[in-house]
Amino acid sequence: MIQVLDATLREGEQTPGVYFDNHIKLAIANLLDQIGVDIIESGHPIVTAEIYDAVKTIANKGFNSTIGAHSRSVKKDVEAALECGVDFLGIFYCVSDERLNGVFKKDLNQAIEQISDVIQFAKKEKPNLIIRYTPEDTVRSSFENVVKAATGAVKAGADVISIADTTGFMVPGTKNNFYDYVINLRAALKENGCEPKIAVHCHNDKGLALANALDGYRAGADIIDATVLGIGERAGIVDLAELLVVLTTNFGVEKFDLAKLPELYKLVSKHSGIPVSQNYPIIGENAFTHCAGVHTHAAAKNPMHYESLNPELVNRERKFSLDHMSGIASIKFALKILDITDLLPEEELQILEEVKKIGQRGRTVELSEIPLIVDSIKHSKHFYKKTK
Ligand code: HCA
Ligand code: CU
Repeated sequence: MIQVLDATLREGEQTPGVYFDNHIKLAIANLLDQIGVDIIESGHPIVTAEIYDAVKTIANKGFNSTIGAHSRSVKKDVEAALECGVDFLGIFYCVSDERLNGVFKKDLNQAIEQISDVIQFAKKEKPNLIIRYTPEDTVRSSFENVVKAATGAVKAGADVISIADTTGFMVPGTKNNFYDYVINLRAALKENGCEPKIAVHCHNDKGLALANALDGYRAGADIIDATVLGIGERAGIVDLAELLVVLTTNFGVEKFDLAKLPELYKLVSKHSGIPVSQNYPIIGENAFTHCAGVHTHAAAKNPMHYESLNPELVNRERKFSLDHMSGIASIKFALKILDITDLLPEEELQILEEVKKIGQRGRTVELSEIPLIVDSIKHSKHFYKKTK
């Protein structure tokens, strides 16, 4: 069964200007746990003492989700993570010759030795620790180097190899696609006697993070990384709500409580300072609002005409927006909801005219305004008669 790893508290905090206070981190972890996310990457403990405390608190809260920490391929990072009591450790190190030679002044064999030493150390300290090794920028590095490093890591005790598209480079249907990458990596590792779980970490630089992750999933990936609001470095990674909804509704994965998603997004949006755009899928204000008269008319009769997702699944409501796009069906529908039954057909048309005028000025008419418009129309009529 596919596992979802949420990295809001690690990758998400790599968004410029985003930092969650420790009690907010705990509240986010709490909701992720209730939703049923399999793994929560709670932070990189060596970064600051406060993050260390947050990781420790979350790891000791007794959540059902497996709690993980991020770690460079150095012993002191691993020691800090182990002190925090995490059950999952994500170790990363690059494998491209350019990066290794240029930044770390190492060759691949020295890098593999370092990765293996650190993994062996971690496994010895905590034998049931789940260890993920990520060759950073996996998909743009030489495949041969990735296989060599991943093989070394698995032989040293790594349980998961993550394919990181660190720069959002992959495009489904081209020669650089996740489907082929997962198949090829699994086969190459198997040839070397290694059968780790495969994770996919997809950045969203071209808006293809979810498509790439699903491409990897179709090829048999075991773990998919995501964050709330898709936050992370630059354009971020896979959006958690989109991923969970697609896994649930299109791939028959029935283990997530999607009804908690709006609450989680509200919390993360508030404390990250990143607003949810109105047209954001699933969570945005307009995600379940029908506007044009033709749509409203059909959707009021049967929502499936203009919806492929039931709002109730994610604890949202279907709405109908009244503006210049509205038709008489929209008005009749609004009046029915409001239980206003005593209007003449020409009065209903007058309401429509009024709503269209307001809409043209760039504003949406809320349902609660309709009785006011009715009142105004009746009053103006009365006034007109009297002065005549
Ligand atoms: C990073 C880069 C990373 C690592 C992913 C991982 C990436 O911020 O350190 O450790 O699995 O995208 O490569 O997020
Ligand atoms: Cu990343």
